[in-house]
Amino acid sequence: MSDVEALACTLDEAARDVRAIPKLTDTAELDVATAYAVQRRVIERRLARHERPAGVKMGFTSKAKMVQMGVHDVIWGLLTDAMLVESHVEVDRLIHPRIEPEIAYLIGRPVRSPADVDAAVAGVAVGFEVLDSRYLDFSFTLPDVIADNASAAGYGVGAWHEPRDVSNVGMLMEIDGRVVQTGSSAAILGDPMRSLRAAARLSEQAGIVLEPGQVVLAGAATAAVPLPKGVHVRVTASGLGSVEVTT
Ligand code: 0L1
Ligand code: MG
Repeated sequence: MSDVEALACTLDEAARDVRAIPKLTDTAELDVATAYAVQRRVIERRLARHERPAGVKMGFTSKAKMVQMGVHDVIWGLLTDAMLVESHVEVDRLIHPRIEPEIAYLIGRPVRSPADVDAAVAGVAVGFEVLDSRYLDFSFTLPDVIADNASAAGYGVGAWHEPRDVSNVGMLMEIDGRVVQTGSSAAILGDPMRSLRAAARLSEQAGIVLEPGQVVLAGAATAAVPLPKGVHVRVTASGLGSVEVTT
């Protein structure tokens, strides 16, 4: 078994067994390129179990997270249809889930490179992402988190709206009616459209086409918060409505 295959297997089984593992770089040498190969292999294992590609999620899209990680560029993770949350998250199937408010774009035409982006946006929505690092204590280096599919575990989107300027919309996250986070979409690289362009750049580099119907989670407007069992979460973005989920 190659190193990439073995590392992908370790991450995939940790997720399936709901078991936190030490970060890969504790015992393996991992650069960014190899980490993306591991990420891709983790997703291929899911596709072999009849999941289907559903889009991508962008990570480290805020200045604060970039500074925290000592990085200067965004990363991405790959979404599958099984990660889509309709209305309820089974948190018992996750290790230590967190949730964060997102801006989501709906892809209407194939995106192969940044040149395709302007004509490709078919809709925009408020969304949320459920993060669940497979690593103990959410502790990782940059290659670790890339290999772990940027901690992706689930996502939800509200009603799609006509494409519009969402560079600075107010966002709110409530748990059981209590406001737990407020922020602005401007926290996402100054404008979530920049994140979409970055997704297109990563698509070109990876040779992955973003297909019509797929979703790009542009990034979080605030820090993520722990997602316990038995709660109701509502995420609202000014002009885009709300999306809700129970656990
Ligand atoms: O979606 C994100 O910006 C988070 C990327 C992964 C890092 C984390 O788990 O916080
Ligand atoms: Mg996110």
